[in-house]
Amino acid sequence: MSQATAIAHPNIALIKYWGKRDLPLNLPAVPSLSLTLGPWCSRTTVTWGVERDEVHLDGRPASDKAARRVLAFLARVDPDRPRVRVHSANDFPTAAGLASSASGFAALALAADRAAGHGRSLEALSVLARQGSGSACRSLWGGFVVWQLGERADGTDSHGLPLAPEDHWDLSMVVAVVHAGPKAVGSTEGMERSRLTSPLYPGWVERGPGLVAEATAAVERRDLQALGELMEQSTFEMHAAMQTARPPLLYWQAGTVAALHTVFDLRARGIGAWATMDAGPQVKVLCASSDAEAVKQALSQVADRVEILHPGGPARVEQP
Ligand code: 2P0
Repeated sequence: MSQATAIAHPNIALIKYWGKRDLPLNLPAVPSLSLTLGPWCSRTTVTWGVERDEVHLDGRPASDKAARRVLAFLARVDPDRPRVRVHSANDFPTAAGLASSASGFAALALAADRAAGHGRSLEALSVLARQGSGSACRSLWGGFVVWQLGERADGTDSHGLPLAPEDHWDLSMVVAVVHAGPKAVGSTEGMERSRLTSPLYPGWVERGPGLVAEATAAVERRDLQALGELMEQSTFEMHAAMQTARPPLLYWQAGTVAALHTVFDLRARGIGAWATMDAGPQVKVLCASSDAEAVKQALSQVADRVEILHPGGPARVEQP
């Protein structure tokens, strides 16, 4: 038996990934730029060479579908794999709208690789993690990360690259949970529907590289207003492509719109706060850490629960 435990943080895209150019390999149609967020994390232990395959998520046996997805992923890590036991747990609520699949597959890739003694590079692990869940390829690094498009047909050059570490900039991401409940349409299905039916999708794809280039420069010079405006632009362009799909993908709820107006009102009062939403109703707000409490207080008027998160560090192996 050989065993390793790894930890990875979730990440949120400031410039979004939405759409695939290759479905089986999970290759993106656009590049994206993310911020890894702590203190929340996934902790995953992989043990190779047990009697039978077992997958446990958050202390319970995984559903058949989830277990199949994890085992198919592990067959990519090691095609001749022995039987394996996986225990993975998140210390954050999945309803908060931060994809647990990102931190989960990043931690799984690192733990599985180290338990098997392969010692792959972070880039190689990112290529693997991408095939578990696209956004997972960004959770191998802390701070700001760019997922580059890549050019190769086999996807070996489509992975995360670190842009700036977690201590580069003292920012906060304030998460407003405005609506509990399961996601209406999963990301993979939603992306394909947008690609196949939205008249705005070609424009969305065309503009992606420029948004990432501008946001990269804003991160490098620590220009919060420029980064915040680019983040909101990317969010609204993505949601425009979602909402103009047939049938429409409307991930927003009434609380989403209320939280957006709260953010606009904060800005009118001179507080630098900008909003983003993913494939769900929750609103996440980027601001300077010195403004995070004021932002939290304002959002508490319209949200059931509000959490302040900070830039998180890279995925790492936990020593036994
Ligand atoms: C992102 N999202 O960039 C975008 C923005 C949601 C909206 O990546 O199909 O779980 O497994 O590659 O990574 C969420 O989707 O999707 C996501 P798959 P993933 O964060």
